[in-house]
Amino acid sequence: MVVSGFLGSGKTTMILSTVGRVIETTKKKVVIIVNDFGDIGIDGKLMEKYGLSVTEMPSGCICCTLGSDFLETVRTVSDKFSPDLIIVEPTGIADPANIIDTMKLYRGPIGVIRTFVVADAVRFPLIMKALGKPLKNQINAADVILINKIDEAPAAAVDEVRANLDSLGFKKKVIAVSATAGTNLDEVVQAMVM
Ligand SMILES: Nc1nc2c(ncn2[C@@H]2O[C@H](COP(=O)(O)OP(=O)(O)O)[C@@H](O)[C@H]2O)c(=O)[nH]1
Ligand SMILES: [Mg+2]
Repeated sequence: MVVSGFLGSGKTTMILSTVGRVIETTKKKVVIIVNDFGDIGIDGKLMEKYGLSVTEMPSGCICCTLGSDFLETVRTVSDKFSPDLIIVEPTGIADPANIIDTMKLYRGPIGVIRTFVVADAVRFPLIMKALGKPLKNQINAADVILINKIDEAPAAAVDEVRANLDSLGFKKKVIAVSATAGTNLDEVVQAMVM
């Protein structure tokens, strides 16, 4: 599973606030591969409790500059942990399609790769203006779009994001959420375990 979205949209927060329930629901062994955890501290207890193993990418963008290292990381965690599910958090600007292409180079059993794109409800209009192209790439690659931080955005702004996604031709699932307040995370977990 790929959790994509721009820097600060809440990818890490989203992963950490849902992974426990994903594991409880599916009983799957999960490995998270991230580029960096930013300013979010990883709770060692949570890791231990769910038997999680975390591999941090050394630096840079896993889909572009670290293509082979990314693959190497996938191989390493696969060999070491035999996970049932790998969650990948690429850097913000990454086109998830590149990650999926890279994953296809991996020789080993790979099931379905699903892509979740986290969008910041507050900053969406700004990002659409400034980063239209990478934003469109992300939207095109998305199976599910999570409009995050609705605790900070007025309902009208959230509707506006939905309308924008509509006009960009996105026809799949959109969930308005707050990763920190926990709003609609049940629905996110549902979509993740599908
Ligand atoms: N208000 C609010 N802040 C959030 C939410 N989700 C994440 N954040 C904050 O946004 C910042 C960036 O989150 P992070 O998960 O590191 O984003 P990432 O760069 O996409 O991984 C952090 O300060 C989070 O606490 C949310 O639903 N509501
Ligand atoms: Mg992050």
